[in-house]
Amino acid sequence: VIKACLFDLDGVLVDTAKYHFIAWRELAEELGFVFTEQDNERLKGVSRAASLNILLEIGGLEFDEAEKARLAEQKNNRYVEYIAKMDSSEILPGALSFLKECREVGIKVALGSASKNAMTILNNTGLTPYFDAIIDGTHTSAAKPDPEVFLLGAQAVSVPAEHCVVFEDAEAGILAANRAGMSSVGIGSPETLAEANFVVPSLAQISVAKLQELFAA
Ligand code: B16
Ligand code: MG
Repeated sequence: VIKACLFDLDGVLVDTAKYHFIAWRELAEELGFVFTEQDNERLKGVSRAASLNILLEIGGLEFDEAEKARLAEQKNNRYVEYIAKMDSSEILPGALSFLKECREVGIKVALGSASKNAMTILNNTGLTPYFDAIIDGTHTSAAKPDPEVFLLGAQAVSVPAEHCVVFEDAEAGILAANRAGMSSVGIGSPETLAEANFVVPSLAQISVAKLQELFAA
């Protein structure tokens, strides 16, 4: 029986990947190389610092830690400008109605995101009131696939791992859910999310009834 739903943010509730992409691409341009949308796939669900390392590897560049911190800040400042303009129209299909449904039936709702900008995004899109607990990149010390972010979420809503289901669009996030001993639903394509218990294209295919049917055992 499912008693808590734990949601990733980017790629599950909102599409911020496009803003991350534009901001990283601008940084790559300034550093003198091309960063493609396909390259960007490698950054999904990955922390900011780890994303920069991947970007620099693609560009074949090396910098010391101080310079890397400056580059990460430069990218983030641009990203923050983009997300400042977000509103509820950017909530992904099916997300809002499913969050509402969870609350109506008393299923706990928690966020488990790697982003340090999660609060800004939730506030701008009006999603904050739907959460019983919010765990983001400002609360965690280990990145997905480490299960920390979801274990903290389950703890915050006082639901044992076996009664939790995680919704994730990134492979690392599904692995984190598995390692936490939780059920998982992948949002995206079955090829990239092979380790998930079930995969659906979006939250529009998910309802509380569907959830109890999938995880009835
Ligand atoms: P920030 P999620 C992740 O969010 C993104 O998928 C990933 O692309 C980004 O690098 C990471 O957050 C850190 O974001 O720079 O805002 O701290 O999918 O875990 O909700
Ligand atoms: Mg994600």
